[in-house]
Amino acid sequence: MPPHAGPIANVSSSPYAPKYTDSLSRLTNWSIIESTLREGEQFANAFFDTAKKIEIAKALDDFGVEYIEITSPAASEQSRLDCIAIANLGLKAKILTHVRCHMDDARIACETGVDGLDVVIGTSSYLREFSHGKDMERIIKDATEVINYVKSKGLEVRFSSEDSFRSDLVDLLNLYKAVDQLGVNRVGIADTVGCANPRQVYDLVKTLRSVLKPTTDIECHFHNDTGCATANAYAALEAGATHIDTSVLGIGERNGITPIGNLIARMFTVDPDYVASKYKLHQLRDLENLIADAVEIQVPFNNCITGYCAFTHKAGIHAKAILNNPATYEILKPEVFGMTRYVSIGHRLTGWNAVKNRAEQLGLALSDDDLKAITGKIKKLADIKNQSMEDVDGLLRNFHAYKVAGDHSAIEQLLVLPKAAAAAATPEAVAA
Ligand code: HCA
Ligand code: CU
Repeated sequence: MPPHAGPIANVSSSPYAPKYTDSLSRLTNWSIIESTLREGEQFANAFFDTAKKIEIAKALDDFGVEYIEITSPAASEQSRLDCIAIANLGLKAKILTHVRCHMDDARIACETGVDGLDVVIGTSSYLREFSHGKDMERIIKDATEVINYVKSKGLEVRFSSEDSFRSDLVDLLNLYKAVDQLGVNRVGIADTVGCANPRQVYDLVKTLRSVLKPTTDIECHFHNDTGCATANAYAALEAGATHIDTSVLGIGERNGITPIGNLIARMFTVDPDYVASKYKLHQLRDLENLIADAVEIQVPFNNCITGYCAFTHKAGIHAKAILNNPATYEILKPEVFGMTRYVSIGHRLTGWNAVKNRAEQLGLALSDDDLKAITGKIKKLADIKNQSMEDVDGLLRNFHAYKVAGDHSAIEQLLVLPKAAAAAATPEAVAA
């Protein structure tokens, strides 16, 4: 099923791409199944009314995701109406709804106008015993009925096993082989509890790849309980997975799944042109802000790409090198994502090259010796408390003004610590 039929070798010239081509790898040919409107609805704070769901669906579509997954129409009457509304928006992205492996759900879902169904059933002994109570034989029987029905309606169908990594491998492979024979478009692996690590993911996806028809796609879904959701997605693609489930900011059950922004960051390092050709990278920040507002959370400070300090450089050594060539400490270019680089200078780790750069930005002609003296003053002040950019600018501007006026005593005064600050600083610290 094009465009995902068959493995594709890596062809990127990025220095961060794997050095050798690998016939299994899909690092440069993959799709996003964006689940903010399904997994994301399971986030503790989430409540999306119809208008918000439509706004989110449009924003995801405009960003460029290939698929949008929405909550099952069997969940509630409003969910059903919303599913119909989104399926009929005429978006470029394919619309999927996510249903239990149950004929009642499948029937309702097939009437909504979606492009396909993501069918799921728990296969681990935990879920078989404590959730739906079905054995593997019964699971295969139900799966057969549901898959044949969805296919008879001409819709795309994916079959996934919830809690795949705590399921018996033989059971799992038998199930996948059976649904593959029925002609599903994709099979899915879900790390429902976030227990998997990248190596386990690689092994399972690779094994699965070897038992499926080459044209059957593999979708992967990773929870982030131990912080591996993005690394696991990468490992899955390395092993031949074709589709990755994401949500904006990773929202979902507990602490969620692979965040779309993190996946974009990771994959951009492998093949920037490919990623930039698929997604409107400048819109990532707005997309994240839209979701952050909707579920009343902040964008995390350490978020990839859009975290408030993702492109802030602090230590003097870093600042100097960054100012000479940003590639020294940046593997992602902020401007590609509509972000800006920030060199932080009002702290005690600062260096005179960074201060010089700021003086140049302000159009102040100062000698290297002047700048070293000012840097010394900044360090003394910052030993007591960090200085804002305005504080630093004020110091630079005053120094420059006194210099132009030839007022040496004012300069000397400026370089001395104010009395209160001097008292606060220890003698050792000031002498350093
Ligand atoms: C859940 C279901 C699911 C389904 C994933 C999938 C999971 O537990 O809410 O359909 O691939 O994490 O297993 O989100
Ligand atoms: Cu999930």
